[in-house]
Amino acid sequence: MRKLLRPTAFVDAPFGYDGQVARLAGGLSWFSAVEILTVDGQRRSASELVGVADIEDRLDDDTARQWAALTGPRAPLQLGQRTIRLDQPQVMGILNVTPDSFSDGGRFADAAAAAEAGADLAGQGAAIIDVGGESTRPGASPVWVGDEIERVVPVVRILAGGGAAVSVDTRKSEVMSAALDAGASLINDVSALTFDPRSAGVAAAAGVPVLLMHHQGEPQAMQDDPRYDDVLVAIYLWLEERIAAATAAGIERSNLLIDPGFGFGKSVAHNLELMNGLALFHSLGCPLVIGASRKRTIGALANEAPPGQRLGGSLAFALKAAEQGAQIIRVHDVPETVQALRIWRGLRDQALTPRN
Ligand code: 7PJ
Repeated sequence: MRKLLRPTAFVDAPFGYDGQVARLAGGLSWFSAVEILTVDGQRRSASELVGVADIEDRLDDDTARQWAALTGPRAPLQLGQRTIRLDQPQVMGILNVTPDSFSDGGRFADAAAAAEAGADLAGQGAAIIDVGGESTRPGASPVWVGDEIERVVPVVRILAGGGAAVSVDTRKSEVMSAALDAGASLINDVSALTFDPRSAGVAAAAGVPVLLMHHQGEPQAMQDDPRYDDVLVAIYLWLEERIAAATAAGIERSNLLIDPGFGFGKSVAHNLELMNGLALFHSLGCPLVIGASRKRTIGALANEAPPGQRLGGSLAFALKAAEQGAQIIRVHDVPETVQALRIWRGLRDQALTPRN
Protein backbone atom coordinates (compact mmCIF):
# COMPACT_ATOMS: atom_id res chain seq x y z
CA MET A 1 0.00 0.00 0.00
CA ARG A 2 1.18 3.48 -0.76
CA LYS A 3 -0.30 6.93 -1.08
CA LEU A 4 -0.39 9.26 -4.08
CA LEU A 5 -1.21 12.98 -3.97
CA ARG A 6 -3.54 14.56 -6.52
CA PRO A 7 -3.79 18.36 -6.35
CA THR A 8 -7.35 19.68 -6.63
CA ALA A 9 -9.55 22.60 -5.53
CA PHE A 10 -7.67 25.19 -7.58
CA VAL A 11 -7.94 28.82 -6.46
CA ASP A 12 -7.37 32.06 -8.37
CA ALA A 13 -4.51 33.40 -6.26
CA PRO A 14 -2.63 32.79 -3.01
CA PHE A 15 -3.21 36.23 -1.47
CA GLY A 16 -4.57 36.06 2.05
CA TYR A 17 -4.34 32.26 2.13
CA ASP A 18 -0.89 31.78 3.67
CA GLY A 19 -0.32 28.10 4.39
CA GLN A 20 -3.70 27.14 2.92
CA VAL A 21 -2.72 27.00 -0.72
CA ALA A 22 0.27 25.72 -2.66
CA ARG A 23 1.74 26.57 -6.05
CA LEU A 24 1.65 23.75 -8.57
CA ALA A 25 5.12 22.90 -9.92
CA GLY A 26 6.29 26.52 -9.96
CA GLY A 27 3.62 27.41 -12.52
CA LEU A 28 0.57 29.64 -12.64
CA SER A 29 -1.90 27.41 -10.78
CA TRP A 30 -2.55 27.29 -7.04
CA PHE A 31 -4.47 24.52 -5.28
CA SER A 32 -6.07 24.31 -1.86
CA ALA A 33 -6.66 20.60 -1.39
CA VAL A 34 -5.07 17.27 -2.14
CA GLU A 35 -6.84 14.04 -2.85
CA ILE A 36 -4.78 11.40 -1.09
CA LEU A 37 -5.19 8.14 -2.99
CA THR A 38 -4.45 4.93 -1.16
CA VAL A 39 -3.08 2.56 -3.77
CA ASP A 40 -3.34 -1.17 -3.44
CA GLY A 41 -1.66 -2.94 -6.37
CA GLN A 42 -2.75 -1.13 -9.55
CA ARG A 43 -5.79 0.65 -8.16
CA ARG A 44 -6.95 3.00 -5.44
CA SER A 45 -8.62 1.35 -2.49
CA ALA A 46 -9.52 4.62 -0.78
CA SER A 47 -9.37 8.36 -1.28
CA GLU A 48 -9.51 11.23 1.11
CA LEU A 49 -9.64 14.99 0.60
CA VAL A 50 -7.17 16.92 2.76
CA GLY A 51 -6.69 20.68 2.85
CA VAL A 52 -3.22 21.98 1.99
CA ALA A 53 -3.02 23.49 5.50
CA ASP A 54 -3.12 19.99 6.99
CA ILE A 55 -1.01 18.13 4.48
CA GLU A 56 2.40 18.38 6.18
CA ASP A 57 1.17 16.30 9.13
CA ARG A 58 0.11 13.53 6.78
CA LEU A 59 3.33 12.96 4.86
CA ASP A 60 5.60 9.92 5.12
CA ASP A 61 8.97 9.66 3.32
CA ASP A 62 7.40 8.70 -0.03
CA THR A 63 4.64 11.32 0.02
CA ALA A 64 7.04 13.98 1.34
CA ARG A 65 9.12 13.44 -1.81
CA GLN A 66 5.94 13.64 -3.91
CA TRP A 67 4.91 16.85 -2.15
CA ALA A 68 8.31 18.45 -2.74
CA ALA A 69 8.08 17.58 -6.43
CA LEU A 70 4.46 18.78 -6.72
CA THR A 71 5.24 22.17 -5.24
CA GLY A 72 8.79 22.68 -6.50
CA PRO A 73 9.67 24.62 -9.66
CA ARG A 74 10.75 22.98 -12.93
CA ALA A 75 14.10 24.02 -14.33
CA PRO A 76 14.02 25.53 -17.81
CA LEU A 77 14.52 23.10 -20.66
CA GLN A 78 17.74 23.63 -22.62
CA LEU A 79 17.24 22.55 -26.24
CA GLY A 80 20.34 23.34 -28.26
CA GLN A 81 20.73 27.11 -28.14
CA ARG A 82 17.19 27.60 -26.90
CA THR A 83 16.12 27.91 -23.29
CA ILE A 84 12.46 27.12 -22.71
CA ARG A 85 10.93 28.34 -19.48
CA LEU A 86 8.62 25.88 -17.81
CA ASP A 87 6.93 28.26 -15.36
CA GLN A 88 4.16 28.79 -17.93
CA PRO A 89 2.58 26.50 -20.52
CA GLN A 90 4.52 26.16 -23.78
CA VAL A 91 3.32 24.90 -27.13
CA MET A 92 4.93 22.05 -29.02
CA GLY A 93 3.89 22.23 -32.68
CA ILE A 94 3.32 18.96 -34.54
CA LEU A 95 5.01 18.56 -37.90
CA ASN A 96 4.03 15.24 -39.46
CA VAL A 97 6.13 14.17 -42.39
CA THR A 98 4.24 10.90 -42.80
CA PRO A 99 2.27 9.96 -45.86
CA ASP A 100 -0.56 8.56 -43.70
CA SER A 101 -0.96 10.59 -40.49
CA PHE A 102 -4.63 10.68 -39.53
CA SER A 103 -5.07 14.43 -39.35
CA ASP A 104 -2.69 15.99 -41.84
CA GLY A 105 -0.94 13.16 -43.65
CA GLY A 106 0.77 13.67 -46.95
CA ARG A 107 0.74 17.47 -46.93
CA PHE A 108 4.26 18.14 -48.13
CA ALA A 109 5.86 17.79 -51.54
CA ASP A 110 9.42 17.78 -50.19
CA ALA A 111 11.63 18.42 -47.17
CA ALA A 112 11.95 22.13 -47.89
CA ALA A 113 8.17 22.57 -47.91
CA ALA A 114 7.85 20.63 -44.65
CA ALA A 115 10.63 22.63 -43.02
CA GLU A 116 8.97 25.86 -44.10
CA ALA A 117 5.73 24.73 -42.45
CA GLY A 118 7.75 23.94 -39.31
CA ALA A 119 9.38 27.37 -39.36
CA ASP A 120 5.90 28.88 -39.64
CA LEU A 121 4.84 26.99 -36.50
CA ALA A 122 7.85 28.44 -34.67
CA GLY A 123 6.99 31.91 -35.94
CA GLN A 124 3.43 31.43 -34.68
CA GLY A 125 4.71 30.78 -31.17
CA ALA A 126 5.55 27.08 -30.90
CA ALA A 127 8.54 26.72 -28.54
CA ILE A 128 9.37 23.27 -29.91
CA ILE A 129 8.72 21.66 -33.30
CA ASP A 130 7.99 17.94 -33.03
CA VAL A 131 8.95 16.20 -36.26
CA GLY A 132 7.53 12.71 -36.81
CA GLY A 133 7.93 10.30 -39.70
CA GLU A 134 6.02 7.30 -38.38
CA SER A 135 2.30 7.53 -37.88
CA THR A 136 1.29 5.99 -34.57
CA ARG A 137 -2.40 6.58 -35.12
CA PRO A 138 -4.68 3.70 -34.17
CA GLY A 139 -4.37 0.96 -36.77
CA ALA A 140 -1.28 2.44 -38.44
CA SER A 141 1.17 0.04 -40.02
CA PRO A 142 4.87 0.11 -39.09
CA VAL A 143 7.37 2.09 -41.14
CA TRP A 144 10.75 0.81 -42.31
CA VAL A 145 13.53 2.61 -40.49
CA GLY A 146 15.30 3.75 -43.67
CA ASP A 147 12.11 5.42 -44.92
CA GLU A 148 11.57 7.10 -41.59
CA ILE A 149 15.10 8.52 -41.55
CA GLU A 150 14.75 9.71 -45.12
CA ARG A 151 11.57 11.58 -44.25
CA VAL A 152 12.64 13.07 -40.95
CA VAL A 153 16.34 13.94 -41.20
CA PRO A 154 16.33 16.56 -44.00
CA VAL A 155 13.47 18.41 -42.31
CA VAL A 156 15.19 18.33 -38.92
CA ARG A 157 18.42 19.57 -40.48
CA ILE A 158 16.81 22.62 -42.09
CA LEU A 159 14.70 23.50 -39.06
CA ALA A 160 17.47 23.05 -36.47
CA GLY A 161 19.90 24.86 -38.77
CA GLY A 162 17.49 27.79 -38.72
CA GLY A 163 17.64 27.88 -34.90
CA ALA A 164 14.40 26.09 -33.99
CA ALA A 165 14.17 23.72 -31.03
CA VAL A 166 13.37 20.41 -32.73
CA SER A 167 12.18 17.19 -31.18
CA VAL A 168 12.02 13.91 -33.03
CA ASP A 169 8.91 11.76 -32.54
CA THR A 170 10.20 8.22 -33.02
CA ARG A 171 10.44 4.82 -31.35
CA LYS A 172 13.59 3.73 -33.20
CA SER A 173 17.18 4.22 -32.06
CA GLU A 174 18.56 4.64 -35.60
CA VAL A 175 16.09 7.43 -36.28
CA MET A 176 16.98 9.04 -32.94
CA SER A 177 20.70 8.94 -33.76
CA ALA A 178 20.24 10.31 -37.27
CA ALA A 179 17.90 13.08 -36.10
CA LEU A 180 20.22 14.07 -33.24
CA ASP A 181 23.12 14.25 -35.71
CA ALA A 182 20.95 16.52 -37.86
CA GLY A 183 20.34 18.88 -34.93
CA ALA A 184 17.30 17.56 -33.03
CA SER A 185 17.62 18.33 -29.31
CA LEU A 186 14.79 16.32 -27.73
CA ILE A 187 13.70 12.71 -28.19
CA ASN A 188 9.93 12.14 -28.07
CA ASP A 189 9.33 8.40 -27.79
CA VAL A 190 5.68 7.30 -27.60
CA SER A 191 6.93 3.91 -26.41
CA ALA A 192 8.94 5.47 -23.53
CA LEU A 193 12.08 3.62 -24.70
CA THR A 194 10.35 0.22 -24.65
CA PHE A 195 10.09 -0.37 -28.41
CA ASP A 196 13.79 -0.49 -29.35
CA PRO A 197 16.21 -1.89 -26.76
CA ARG A 198 19.01 0.33 -28.09
CA SER A 199 17.10 3.60 -27.64
CA ALA A 200 17.97 4.17 -23.98
CA GLY A 201 21.68 3.84 -24.76
CA VAL A 202 21.45 6.31 -27.62
CA ALA A 203 19.59 8.80 -25.42
CA ALA A 204 22.01 8.35 -22.52
CA ALA A 205 25.07 8.83 -24.73
CA ALA A 206 23.60 11.92 -26.37
CA GLY A 207 22.71 13.49 -23.03
CA VAL A 208 19.59 15.13 -24.48
CA PRO A 209 16.15 15.43 -22.87
CA VAL A 210 13.85 12.47 -23.46
CA LEU A 211 10.07 12.49 -23.37
CA LEU A 212 8.61 9.23 -22.00
CA MET A 213 5.00 8.64 -23.04
CA HIS A 214 2.60 6.09 -21.61
CA HIS A 215 0.80 3.73 -23.93
CA GLN A 216 -0.98 0.43 -23.62
CA GLY A 217 -0.49 -2.06 -26.46
CA GLU A 218 0.97 -1.55 -29.92
CA PRO A 219 -0.47 1.08 -32.30
CA GLN A 220 -2.11 -1.56 -34.54
CA ALA A 221 -4.29 -2.90 -31.74
CA MET A 222 -4.16 -0.35 -28.93
CA GLN A 223 -7.73 0.88 -29.34
CA ASP A 224 -9.24 -2.63 -29.25
CA ASP A 225 -11.01 -2.50 -25.91
CA PRO A 226 -8.33 -0.92 -23.65
CA ARG A 227 -8.81 -1.77 -19.97
CA TYR A 228 -7.42 -0.50 -16.67
CA ASP A 229 -8.29 -1.22 -13.07
CA ASP A 230 -7.68 2.48 -12.46
CA VAL A 231 -6.36 4.50 -15.36
CA LEU A 232 -4.71 7.32 -13.39
CA VAL A 233 -2.98 4.99 -10.97
CA ALA A 234 -1.87 2.60 -13.72
CA ILE A 235 -0.32 5.37 -15.81
CA TYR A 236 1.36 6.89 -12.76
CA LEU A 237 2.98 3.64 -11.68
CA TRP A 238 4.01 2.80 -15.26
CA LEU A 239 5.65 6.21 -15.80
CA GLU A 240 7.40 5.92 -12.45
CA GLU A 241 8.81 2.57 -13.57
CA ARG A 242 9.92 3.96 -16.93
CA ILE A 243 11.65 6.89 -15.19
CA ALA A 244 13.52 4.37 -13.02
CA ALA A 245 14.48 2.29 -16.08
CA ALA A 246 15.69 5.38 -17.95
CA THR A 247 17.83 6.60 -15.07
CA ALA A 248 19.20 3.06 -14.59
CA ALA A 249 20.23 3.19 -18.27
CA GLY A 250 22.24 6.33 -17.60
CA ILE A 251 19.79 9.09 -18.56
CA GLU A 252 19.84 11.96 -16.07
CA ARG A 253 16.55 12.34 -14.25
CA SER A 254 16.77 16.07 -14.97
CA ASN A 255 16.65 15.15 -18.68
CA LEU A 256 13.30 13.32 -18.45
CA LEU A 257 9.87 14.60 -19.41
CA ILE A 258 6.65 12.60 -19.06
CA ASP A 259 3.38 12.33 -20.98
CA PRO A 260 0.37 10.19 -19.96
CA GLY A 261 -0.34 9.40 -23.62
CA PHE A 262 -3.84 10.67 -24.36
CA GLY A 263 -5.45 8.28 -26.86
CA PHE A 264 -2.77 5.61 -26.70
CA GLY A 265 -4.63 2.51 -25.57
CA LYS A 266 -7.38 4.51 -23.84
CA SER A 267 -11.14 4.75 -24.20
CA VAL A 268 -12.99 8.06 -24.26
CA ALA A 269 -13.74 7.65 -20.55
CA HIS A 270 -10.06 6.90 -19.81
CA ASN A 271 -8.93 10.02 -21.69
CA LEU A 272 -11.41 12.22 -19.83
CA GLU A 273 -10.42 10.81 -16.45
CA LEU A 274 -6.80 11.37 -17.38
CA MET A 275 -7.38 15.04 -18.23
CA ASN A 276 -9.42 15.65 -15.09
CA GLY A 277 -6.69 14.12 -12.91
CA LEU A 278 -3.67 15.36 -14.86
CA ALA A 279 -2.13 17.29 -11.95
CA LEU A 280 -1.42 13.96 -10.21
CA PHE A 281 1.59 13.38 -12.46
CA HIS A 282 3.49 16.46 -11.25
CA SER A 283 4.56 14.53 -8.18
CA LEU A 284 6.87 12.52 -10.45
CA GLY A 285 8.93 15.71 -10.63
CA CYS A 286 9.35 15.82 -14.42
CA PRO A 287 7.95 18.40 -16.84
CA LEU A 288 4.51 17.22 -17.96
CA VAL A 289 3.60 17.09 -21.65
CA ILE A 290 0.13 16.34 -23.02
CA GLY A 291 -1.28 16.00 -26.51
CA ALA A 292 -5.01 15.73 -27.15
CA SER A 293 -4.98 17.75 -30.36
CA ARG A 294 -7.54 16.57 -32.94
CA LYS A 295 -7.76 13.14 -31.31
CA ARG A 296 -10.70 10.80 -31.65
CA THR A 297 -12.13 11.49 -28.20
CA ILE A 298 -13.05 14.96 -29.48
CA GLY A 299 -14.99 13.43 -32.36
CA ALA A 300 -16.63 10.97 -30.00
CA LEU A 301 -17.92 13.81 -27.80
CA ALA A 302 -18.85 16.11 -30.66
CA ASN A 303 -20.99 14.51 -33.35
CA GLU A 304 -18.15 12.51 -34.87
CA ALA A 305 -16.45 15.68 -36.14
CA PRO A 306 -13.63 14.62 -38.49
CA PRO A 307 -9.99 15.47 -37.52
CA GLY A 308 -9.96 18.71 -39.54
CA GLN A 309 -12.95 19.98 -37.56
CA ARG A 310 -11.71 19.37 -34.03
CA LEU A 311 -10.15 22.76 -33.29
CA GLY A 312 -12.70 23.74 -30.64
CA GLY A 313 -12.27 20.47 -28.78
CA SER A 314 -8.49 20.67 -29.08
CA LEU A 315 -8.51 24.15 -27.52
CA ALA A 316 -10.80 23.00 -24.72
CA PHE A 317 -8.34 20.25 -23.84
CA ALA A 318 -5.36 22.63 -24.13
CA LEU A 319 -6.93 25.00 -21.59
CA LYS A 320 -7.74 22.11 -19.26
CA ALA A 321 -4.10 21.03 -19.48
CA ALA A 322 -2.91 24.55 -18.68
CA GLU A 323 -5.17 24.70 -15.63
CA GLN A 324 -3.71 21.39 -14.44
CA GLY A 325 -0.20 22.81 -14.75
CA ALA A 326 1.00 20.95 -17.86
CA GLN A 327 4.23 22.57 -18.99
CA ILE A 328 4.10 21.56 -22.66
CA ILE A 329 1.01 21.15 -24.83
CA ARG A 330 1.48 19.29 -28.11
CA VAL A 331 -0.83 20.60 -30.85
CA HIS A 332 -1.47 20.84 -34.58
CA ASP A 333 -3.19 24.26 -34.49
CA VAL A 334 -0.38 26.44 -33.18
CA PRO A 335 -1.61 30.03 -33.69
CA GLU A 336 -5.07 29.23 -32.33
CA THR A 337 -3.64 27.43 -29.29
CA VAL A 338 -1.12 30.20 -28.63
CA GLN A 339 -3.96 32.73 -28.74
CA ALA A 340 -6.12 30.68 -26.37
CA LEU A 341 -3.20 30.32 -23.96
CA ARG A 342 -2.48 34.06 -24.12
CA ILE A 343 -6.04 34.70 -22.93
CA TRP A 344 -5.65 32.06 -20.23
CA ARG A 345 -2.38 33.73 -19.24
CA GLY A 346 -4.02 37.17 -19.13
CA LEU A 347 -6.69 35.83 -16.80
CA ARG A 348 -4.07 34.21 -14.56
CA ASP A 349 -1.91 37.35 -14.49
CA GLN A 350 -4.88 39.51 -13.55
CA ALA A 351 -5.82 37.18 -10.71
CA LEU A 352 -2.20 37.10 -9.56
CA THR A 353 -1.77 40.88 -9.48
CA PRO A 354 -2.04 42.13 -5.88
CA ARG A 355 -4.65 44.84 -5.35
CA ASN A 356 -2.24 47.39 -3.86
C1 7PJ B 1 1.52 12.01 -29.06
C2 7PJ B 1 2.85 11.95 -29.45
C3 7PJ B 1 1.21 12.43 -27.73
C4 7PJ B 1 3.57 12.67 -27.39
C5 7PJ B 1 1.60 11.33 -31.09
C6 7PJ B 1 -1.13 12.30 -32.80
C7 7PJ B 1 -0.65 10.89 -32.71
N1 7PJ B 1 3.87 12.28 -28.63
N2 7PJ B 1 2.88 11.50 -30.73
N3 7PJ B 1 2.28 12.75 -26.95
N4 7PJ B 1 0.74 11.64 -30.10
N5 7PJ B 1 4.55 13.01 -26.55
O1 7PJ B 1 -0.38 13.25 -32.93
O2 7PJ B 1 -2.36 12.43 -32.76
O3 7PJ B 1 0.07 12.50 -27.27
S1 7PJ B 1 1.14 10.76 -32.66
